[in-house]
Amino acid sequence: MRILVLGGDGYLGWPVALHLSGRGHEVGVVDNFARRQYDFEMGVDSLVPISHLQRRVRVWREVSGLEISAYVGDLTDASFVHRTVKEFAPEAIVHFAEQRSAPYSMIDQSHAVYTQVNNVSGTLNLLYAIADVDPSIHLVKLGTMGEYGTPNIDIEEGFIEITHRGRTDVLPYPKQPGSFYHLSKVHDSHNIMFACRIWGLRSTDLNQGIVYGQETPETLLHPDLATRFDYDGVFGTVLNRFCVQAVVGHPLTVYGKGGQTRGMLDIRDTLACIELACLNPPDQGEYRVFNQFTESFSVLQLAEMVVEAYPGKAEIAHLDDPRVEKEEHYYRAAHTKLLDLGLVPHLLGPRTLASILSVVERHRDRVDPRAIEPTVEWRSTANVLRTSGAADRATSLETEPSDA
Ligand code: NAD
Ligand code: USQ
Repeated sequence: MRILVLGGDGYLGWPVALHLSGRGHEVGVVDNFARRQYDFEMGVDSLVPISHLQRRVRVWREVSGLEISAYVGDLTDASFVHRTVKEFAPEAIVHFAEQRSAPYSMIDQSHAVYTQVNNVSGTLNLLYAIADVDPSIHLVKLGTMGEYGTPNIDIEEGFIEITHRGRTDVLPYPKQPGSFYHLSKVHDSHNIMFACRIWGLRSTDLNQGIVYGQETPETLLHPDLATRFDYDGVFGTVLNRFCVQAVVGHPLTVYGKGGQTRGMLDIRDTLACIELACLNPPDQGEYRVFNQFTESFSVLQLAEMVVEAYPGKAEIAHLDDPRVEKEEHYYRAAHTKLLDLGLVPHLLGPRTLASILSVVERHRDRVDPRAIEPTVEWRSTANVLRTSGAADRATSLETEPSDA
């Protein structure tokens, strides 16, 4: 298939592009390097060094003999999106290209506005481009399990049958997201479902859980093919952070009681899920939702698993939760549709944890301990960042003198 990967320079987009290319698809990647810019803004860096996109593409050609086309541009630029979709003429577009950090979106007003404008208008431009260029293009959109929040009933895959005053309908599952970032995904979902209804587009909304891990079969072929690995308090996700914390001797930062339960998946399963979604498109006009995760764990369970797997001494600290979220709750979410398509999950166990810990060991000298503490407090409307040498996006953002 011809597949265009938007956000193809990011943590997931790059290994997905390599995987699809290696599997014989014709792949193009699009990125505006916003993610690299957030690193400059926050004064942090990927734990694993990453090469720039042009070098990545060149090394992939040398290693595999395969070509990946790169398009540099911004999805909020409607004419760039239209031009790129027309020129590449994809059968499927995999859309990763959004600001994806919940804490980043909660820094202050300007970061919340940036996140929603970037994410919602980028996706809207894409919907218009698909409708205009070729409505048969299958949009595979990365959503998030966090769209649902943590209701006190089972979570279904996108839709729920409701009987109300004697009448029954199948309706979109209620959404109770926990950050302005997660809300941007809800807004996207509504826009995509509407575009499928009015223009007859077709789309798969992948409500993905939290991804862990860094190595995939293709990224291991050459150091210049490595993907990023974030551990800082703004972009690092929970399990990747706990592995870094164990290795550098920092107490594992469990927020609150640690009963927050989330769907999780191995980065290698993300690659497989994306290909399965592309190879099995929905009907024209159909909007479908897959819950893309393989297991759920509480934050405290994850911390305990890392303590158990780490060969040295590691301890757990319960910090006041900087977020507004339930610290203990019911959680049971359906996730059968990708399994029905043939997904064979890599489950989280000692081997996977040992391999993540060994990636961290190899790069431990690059860890900046000052970047580990959480810095964004949900209850505040104007956070003062204490990351190492943070600059600010907003002119209104107050910064304290750096202690770097
Ligand atoms: P990432 O930030 O590493 O990658 C996103 C890429 O998109 C970056 O390279 C960035 O530069 C690019 N981008 C952002 N805005 C853009 C724009 N306007 N135009 C062009 N490019 C733009 O994030 P990731 O961890 O790879 O996540 C990818 C997607 O998957 C996101 O949509 C995220 O919400 C979703 N997701 C991620 C996780 C996770 O655990 N990492 C879990 C669930 C869902
Ligand atoms: N947490 C801790 N300690 C930490 C970091 C996080 O206890 O050091 C807790 C958080 O409070 C939260 C949970 O762990 O309850 C998950 O936090 P996270 O930062 O790992 O994940 P989240 O903010 O939900 O966002 C990540 C990705 C996002 C994606 C989402 C999937 O950054 O792009 O959409 O996971 S999901 O969680 O299913 O919505």
